[in-house]
Amino acid sequence: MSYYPLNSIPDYYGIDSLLTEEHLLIRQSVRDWVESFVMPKIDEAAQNHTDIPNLMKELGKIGALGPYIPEEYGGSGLDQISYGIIMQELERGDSAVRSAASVQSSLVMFPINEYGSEEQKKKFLPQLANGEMIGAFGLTEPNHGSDPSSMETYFVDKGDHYLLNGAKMWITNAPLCDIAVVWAKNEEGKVQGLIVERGFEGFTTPETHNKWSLRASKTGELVFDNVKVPKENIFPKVTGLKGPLSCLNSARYGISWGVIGAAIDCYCTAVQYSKERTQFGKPIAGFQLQQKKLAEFLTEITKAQLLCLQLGNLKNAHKATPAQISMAKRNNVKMAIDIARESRQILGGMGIMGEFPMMRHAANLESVITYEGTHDIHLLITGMDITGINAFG
Ligand code: TGC
Ligand code: FAD
Repeated sequence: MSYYPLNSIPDYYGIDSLLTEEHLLIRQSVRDWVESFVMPKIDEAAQNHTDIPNLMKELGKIGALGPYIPEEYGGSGLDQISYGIIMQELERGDSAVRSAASVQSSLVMFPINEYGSEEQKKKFLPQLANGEMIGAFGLTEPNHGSDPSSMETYFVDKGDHYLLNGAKMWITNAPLCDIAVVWAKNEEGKVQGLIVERGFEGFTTPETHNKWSLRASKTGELVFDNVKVPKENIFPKVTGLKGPLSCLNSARYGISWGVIGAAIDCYCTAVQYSKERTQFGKPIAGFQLQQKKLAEFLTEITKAQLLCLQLGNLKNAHKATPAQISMAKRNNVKMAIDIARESRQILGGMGIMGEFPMMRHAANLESVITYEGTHDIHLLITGMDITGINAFG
């Protein structure tokens, strides 16, 4: 259960009036599920560095996997704002829960739907949508994170199959995955996507231990040692880095919404606590310094909500540019991590405890500010959009 009443979740600018009845219903049902399924378990899972049992199947049951994938392939056929709202509600619970849903939806189902063959769509999408199958996305490598174009993982054509070699690192859900969408170079050095299935000989997924962040999410490697990949498992409809980067557009968009949920959880907890906690004979909410913090949190959350809503409108109209998405991801993650850190201080010593969400969100957001493009990489994307000059290399 959340520490604050759910009706204290802010809508300071009446943004709800811009949403449809369907959006509000979706939000309520995911919010209820987070209260009953995630909140009672999340602190223990994070403290013990274990995943939440049956998470993916439960996410499938509430329609949180591939919400915008067409219904004929098991998705819900919803719009982009619905997708964003779902991500926001999940991340109010924990970034690990949003991560599970966004990898499955944006990084695994999205490329299969966009770039896969009809057979691949029929074989994988319905099981990914109901959570019976868990997917992972392999782009980052031990030697290449921000610069995926230098990737070393490669495959060669062996006539009746491809032979895949290399390794991916920092992969969400690698230890749990049934399939991995893997980006690798062909013999011409061009990037292509392949679906690697659990059980293929030479494919292993060692877990990454000892994380201080996203502790309720499994992270690991994808290792390919002469893995035979059937020819029907390559994506027929995309070649080049734009394949994986287009998936990132969808996931980064979801993160922009998601982190608002983490910020809301911290803000609402801080408001509630500051009204209850008395020092010097009055509630700490009555001190100007604490009010400054709360006022700034609400201002930043409201700005982030408006940014996302308009980005969602642009996405629905197929007009959102990658640079616009970068701006929202960068701004909103920084907004959320700042609120998590500052709101922890409002709780004093209690702020470091697992009964309250701030430390967990703050630690999670250290990953979120790094993955899907670091804070600095997104700034450079905006810089290039403004100037036309590439400052990466
Ligand atoms: P560059 O030369 O700019 O572009 C190469 C080709 O890609 C196209 N492109 C895009 N297409 C679609 N969407 C985008 N966002 C695109 N950005 C670029 C571009 O038009 C070009 O196409 P073409 O046809 O001309 O070949 O590429 P670059 O090598 O200079 O790199 C650009 C850079 C640095 C921005 C990019 O590589 C980047 O975004 N780096 C960050 C890497 C990253 O974000 N990795 C994320 C890994 S996945 C992950 O973190 C999952 S966490 C999941 C969770 O748990 O939630
Ligand atoms: P580097 O690229 O080595 O960057 C290190 C620092 O250098 C950063 O601060 C960066 O901003 C800076 N830097 C790099 N290049 C430049 C430049 N040109 N100019 C200025 N500064 C620069 N990846 C996947 O493929 N799939 C996943 O499912 C996935 N899940 C993840 C889960 C977690 C918990 C984490 C932590 C990461 C995950 N990642 C995943 C990887 C993530 O996308 C990378 O960590 C991220 O892209 C950064 O790469 P890197 O860690 O190699 O850092």
